[in-house]
Amino acid sequence: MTIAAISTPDAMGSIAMIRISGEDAVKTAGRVFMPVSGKPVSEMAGYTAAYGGIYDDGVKLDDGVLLVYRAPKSYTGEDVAEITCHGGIYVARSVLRACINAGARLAEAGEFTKRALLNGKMSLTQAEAVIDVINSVNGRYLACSNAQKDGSLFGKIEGIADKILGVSSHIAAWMDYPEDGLDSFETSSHIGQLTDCCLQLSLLLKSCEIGRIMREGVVAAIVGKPNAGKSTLMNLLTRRERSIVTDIPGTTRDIVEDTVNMNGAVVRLCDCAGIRDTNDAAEKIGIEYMYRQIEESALILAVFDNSRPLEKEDYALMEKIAGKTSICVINKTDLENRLDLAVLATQFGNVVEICAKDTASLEKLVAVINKVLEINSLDLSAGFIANERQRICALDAERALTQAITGIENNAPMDVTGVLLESALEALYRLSGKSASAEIIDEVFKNFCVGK
Ligand SMILES: Nc1nc2c(ncn2[C@@H]2O[C@H](COP(=O)(O)OP(=O)(O)OP(=O)(O)O)[C@@H](O)[C@H]2O)c(=O)[nH]1
Ligand SMILES: [Mg+2]
Repeated sequence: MTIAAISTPDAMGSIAMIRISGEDAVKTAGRVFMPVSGKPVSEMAGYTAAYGGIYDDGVKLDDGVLLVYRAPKSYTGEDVAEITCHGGIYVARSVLRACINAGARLAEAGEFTKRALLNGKMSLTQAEAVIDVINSVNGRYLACSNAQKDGSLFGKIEGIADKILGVSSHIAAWMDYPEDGLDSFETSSHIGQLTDCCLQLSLLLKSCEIGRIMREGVVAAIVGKPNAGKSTLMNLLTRRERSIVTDIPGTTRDIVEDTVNMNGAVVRLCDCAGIRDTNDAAEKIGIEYMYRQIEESALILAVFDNSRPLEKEDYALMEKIAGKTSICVINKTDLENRLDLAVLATQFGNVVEICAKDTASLEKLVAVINKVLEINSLDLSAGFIANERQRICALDAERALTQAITGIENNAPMDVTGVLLESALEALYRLSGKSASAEIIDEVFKNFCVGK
């Protein structure tokens, strides 16, 4: 069945593109598009364009350009015709309607990419990467998504699967001829290879969290006692006068939020009220909000004032954030030191000394935040687990592999190990799409927009 959709956004723009794909794509285009050259559309070769008029039942809608792709050299692997017209919402919809009247069916969300998958133009992980390219909000994420689209994750998963397959066929062969026996050298080689696969999978699973941070960002709370310089820090990181700064303790009450892109890490900063005992009703509520924000944040920027010794509020804060991913920010280093730095060094794994009033501190702080979020440890060209579906498959494979390794180490029956390796392979093939069911494929394409 030939399908059609508007592939550009459903909004006003300078141009719009209507994509038609399927066996009758060129025939359908020929019914709505008349090249000024007079040459029939049906005679157009792949990768050629024509300028002409677009018509619906003899009524002219617009002038435009038709681009023809011939199977299999197209995005979907089928014949594709793309009509580009002026970018008004009404005109684009009218051209689409003309294509439907000429025999095409309206495409479902992601149906073009789904056809590309079914026609072997890309793997499931590559198709998923197409969504990530569209959703990319910064250069690092785009670079990762592009590498993924070029098959980096697929290649890695295939590599792991091939290794497991090698061990699993060896075990299967042994089960057919058990009298040959497996010597201890072979057993340890199996364990070595499977352990290596397990390690690669756990690295991939770790990359999942970094991928999520790049995609969705992290929420970071800026906390500390009043006057420590939290709002000054907020303004430094957002590079604007976002929060009110005064030398009066208790200035910030409501949570002030802003999102910044820190070299690839999208961070939602929340500047909070300072922690202290107070009788001021509004400030009390602000402090309650601050405690709630600590619970909801993945990263804590704990600000300490270098010019004041540690006080009970500082200890209360440290107790509150114990166990959370946090950075100790020692502020006001331009002032004489009265802060007990040694105590803080024992409490925090990450300490950074800054002067929030000085923009020169920005780079230093961003570098520490990036280090803590492990953003730079992500190899842009290496595949990474990009979504929950892939993560569940990788986890299933890792679990089965770990059990198989323990089994081999404890001389478990070979057929049990064989079954576990089969199940690890099945999970990996599900991940790459080699054995993905129709339901899985439908689920993936639900996240697409119509026209892609
Ligand atoms: N000397 C010096 N002063 C600073 C520095 N950072 C902030 N200040 C000053 O410290 C005072 C308090 O700064 P804020 O940023 O409002 O402090 P805060 O932690 O948000 O305070 P609350 O909102 O009351 O909890 C202001 O007068 C700032 O100008 C610094 O690095 N050095
Ligand atoms: Mg403040």
